[in-house]
Amino acid sequence: MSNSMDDVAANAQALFVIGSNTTEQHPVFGAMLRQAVLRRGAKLIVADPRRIDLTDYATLHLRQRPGTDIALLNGLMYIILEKGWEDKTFIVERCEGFDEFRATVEQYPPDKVSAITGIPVEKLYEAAEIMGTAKPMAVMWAMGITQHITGVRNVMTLANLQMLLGNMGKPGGGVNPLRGQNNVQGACDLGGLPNVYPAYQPVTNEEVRKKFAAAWGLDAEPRTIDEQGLIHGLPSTVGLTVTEMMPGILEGKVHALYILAEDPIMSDPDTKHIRHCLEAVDFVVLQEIFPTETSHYADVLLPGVTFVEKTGTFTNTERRVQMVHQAIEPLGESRQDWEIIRDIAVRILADGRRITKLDLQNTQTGLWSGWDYHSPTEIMTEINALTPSYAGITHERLERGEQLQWPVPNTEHPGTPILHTKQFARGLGKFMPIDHIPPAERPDDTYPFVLSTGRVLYHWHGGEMTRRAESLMTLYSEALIEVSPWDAEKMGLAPDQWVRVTSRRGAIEAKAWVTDRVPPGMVYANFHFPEASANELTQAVLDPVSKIPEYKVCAVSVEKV
Ligand SMILES: Nc1nc2c(c(=O)[nH]1)N[C@H]1C(S)=C(S)[C@@H](COP(=O)(O)OP(=O)(O)OC[C@H]3O[C@@H](n4cnc5c(=O)[nH]c(N)nc54)[C@H](O)[C@@H]3O)O[C@H]1N2
Ligand SMILES: Nc1nc2c(c(=O)[nH]1)N[C@H]1C(S)=C(S)[C@@H](COP(=O)(O)OP(=O)(O)OC[C@H]3O[C@@H](n4cnc5c(=O)[nH]c(N)nc54)[C@H](O)[C@@H]3O)O[C@H]1N2
Ligand SMILES: [Mo]
Repeated sequence: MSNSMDDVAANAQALFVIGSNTTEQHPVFGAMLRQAVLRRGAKLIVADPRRIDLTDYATLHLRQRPGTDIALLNGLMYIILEKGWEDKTFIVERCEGFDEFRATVEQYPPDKVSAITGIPVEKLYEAAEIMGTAKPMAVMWAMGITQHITGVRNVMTLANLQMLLGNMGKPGGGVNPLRGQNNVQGACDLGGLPNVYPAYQPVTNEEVRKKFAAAWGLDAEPRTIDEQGLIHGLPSTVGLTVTEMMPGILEGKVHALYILAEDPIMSDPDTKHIRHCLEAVDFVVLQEIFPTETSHYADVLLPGVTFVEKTGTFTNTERRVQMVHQAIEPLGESRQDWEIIRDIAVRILADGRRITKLDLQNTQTGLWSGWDYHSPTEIMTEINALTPSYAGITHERLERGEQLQWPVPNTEHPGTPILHTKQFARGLGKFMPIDHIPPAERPDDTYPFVLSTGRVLYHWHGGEMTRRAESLMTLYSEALIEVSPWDAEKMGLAPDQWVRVTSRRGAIEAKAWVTDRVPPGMVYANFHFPEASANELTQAVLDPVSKIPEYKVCAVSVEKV
């Protein structure tokens, strides 16, 4: 998030939630948004094909067809420009590329946008008026925006909107993607991506590579593998994303997988294909806290520990780094996740360099190099030294109760609750001309429905954790498929009747939940239960830049069972 949760809740005059089921999937922030509406009359616009709970509090619900967000947003910007509601000063002083962008937006008049999105023209005008007059407006989004072949383009279009309105770099505004996993922000910040080292420092940058090689006691030259198969140096080329690794197995590019806390059989698109890939790969190591659907494919299982058994930090959606403390001793034979990774890394390094001695204190930096860490605090000290945005975030400060949001460039710095206040990371904000592209798969005579997929309040992804909680199973015990009353009547569905949902990839059967949460022609399924997982149906088409799959749209048929 460019801004903070408290800031948005306290200062935004308007809230635009697009593609986020905030009260079910981010309940704490969802409650804050609800209170902003109820207690101080903030205007709330929800853009979501489904009538999610948050729409009960919305001034306006825009119910677009799945996969039409760019057309919708361009249409709103057309009206904003037509009415002169844009922030002319902000555009001139802080941005570039406006004319080309404007020429694209002018291709999206309300009638055309209404035809693409299914939203009535009057509602487009109402929404644009709120955006143009209730400033600042904060934009919040999540997977309804990103899980499309146009995911990156969707996000850029939202950035266009906020620059056009001048809502960047100020309290109550901003572009605010709601990060999902408790520490997904931290995982990305610390280099859990194939193209960057910690703090988004590119692997292709020689200086950056040399810095990390020196700290970790490795050769300065780019990665090579010698005649004996020994590894030298750090890679200088971009690696594979998770969605490229799976097909990479069948292409002979990937021979082994080390899966750390993921359940691809449940969470990756097109499960039949994933089973095939995991059967084909030579070697699988799985580090988990429970046996999962994926563990059937593992050659080695490494028992890690849950959050209550570990000490360290999580970085939340507003870039705030928070300390967690171990509350119980690791159960059974489980070990700290970081210790398992360290032990494997140290053995690989020792082997690669033909050394067996592991105490390799780097005399230059004083850091423990060669990955021979002894505690989470020692790891954090290395992070401070190598990760500019985390330089001032020490365990000591966090233990004192300091609230730190990165960037924190030094130990005196108080943290950065709002980004881009004076300029953008690249200097001027660049308007991008972006056209609507329809989803990869659209309904036809054989598969006449649009399927969208996601989560419910009571369960977490593959459900390995939540299906073990009795109380949650009492509340939500089986996968339900949301079907609109209109379609249910057409199909002659009795209450609680089962349906079969079929796509080009596979089929699932589950009880129908007849509800006007979904519009006619759309069904909604989750991936919390292995016996009826939505990912049997989804397809592995990817956004060309981020490589995220289009989980939010595919074509299916629906029949009663
Ligand atoms: N209880 C619970 N909470 C969770 C999780 C969980 O599994 N369970 N998972 C966490 C994780 S990792 C994540 S990433 C987040 C996800 O959080 P969210 O993204 O908020 O949740 P989703 O259920 O994926 O779907 C978001 C919304 O997108 C809408 N949508 C579908 N298609 C489109 C479209 O084309 N355009 C637009 N604008 N909207 C569309 C759906 O109707 C849905 O309401 O939740 C986090 N929180
Ligand atoms: N159809 C469809 N598919 C989707 C999505 C969608 O919206 N629709 N959303 C996608 C998104 S946004 C996400 S984030 C993914 C999530 O997909 P996954 O990451 O695969 O799912 P999780 O259940 O969050 O986590 C995987 C495993 O981590 C284990 N685990 C939990 N804590 C720890 C720990 O501390 N240590 C270790 N070693 N293991 C641990 C759990 O037991 C669990 O089995 O799913 C994606 N898949
Ligand atoms: Mo996620």
